[in-house]
Amino acid sequence: MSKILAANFKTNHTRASTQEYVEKLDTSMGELGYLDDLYLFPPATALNNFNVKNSIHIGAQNAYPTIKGSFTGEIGVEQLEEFNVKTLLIGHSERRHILGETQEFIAKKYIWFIEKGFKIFYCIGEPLEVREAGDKAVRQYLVEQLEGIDTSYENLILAYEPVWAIGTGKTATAELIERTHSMIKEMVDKPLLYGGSVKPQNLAEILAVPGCDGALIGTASWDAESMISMLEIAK
Ligand code: G2H
Repeated sequence: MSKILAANFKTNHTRASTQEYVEKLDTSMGELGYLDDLYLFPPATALNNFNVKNSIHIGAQNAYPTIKGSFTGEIGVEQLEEFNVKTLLIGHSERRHILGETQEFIAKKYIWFIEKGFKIFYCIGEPLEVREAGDKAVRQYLVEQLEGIDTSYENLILAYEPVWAIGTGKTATAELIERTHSMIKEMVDKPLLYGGSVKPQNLAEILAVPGCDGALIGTASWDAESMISMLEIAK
């Protein structure tokens, strides 16, 4: 099975630098003969109808479950449609822990957007104290993060992102990723990415883990050359 790579820009890049980045990636994908899908999640201000030759798909890092309306600071389907965006990241740990999204709200958002036919990248992952409490606690935590989520939805891609490995430089070991992915796959039989300090130096090992269908990459994706080197590895 071909691997899925996704780049999460978080609060990085401008509209101009995203345009430049997409052009570089598109050229390199052509040169490398990279035929798999690549998903980019730029900030909302950089969403655009990019003119690309390769399979670069643009997704939104966040949106409110509405077509339009009075939700100050949020964007809805009307704003996403302007740029043909039909892919959405839901449940990222930064939205859960920094922006305070509850599981109830995340599930509501998920159900609303699947009804609109969006492809969803849905993130789950445990904090350090839960990991340290052992596999049983991790399973219970992940089950709770799937509460209210219709996992039979055909356009669902999951990402396992242990919170203690996000942006910290600490990557989960291949053994831990394999064990946790197999636990998640028992619950949900969908493509499952790993995320958390993925970089050119560890991507090959992570993609080789049984049950790992790709990677959701934050920090190491922000530099186009770094991302291109990861395309080369994933090819
Ligand atoms: C996890 C990941 C991308 P990073 O948040 O979603 O970020 O690669 O910086 O750990």
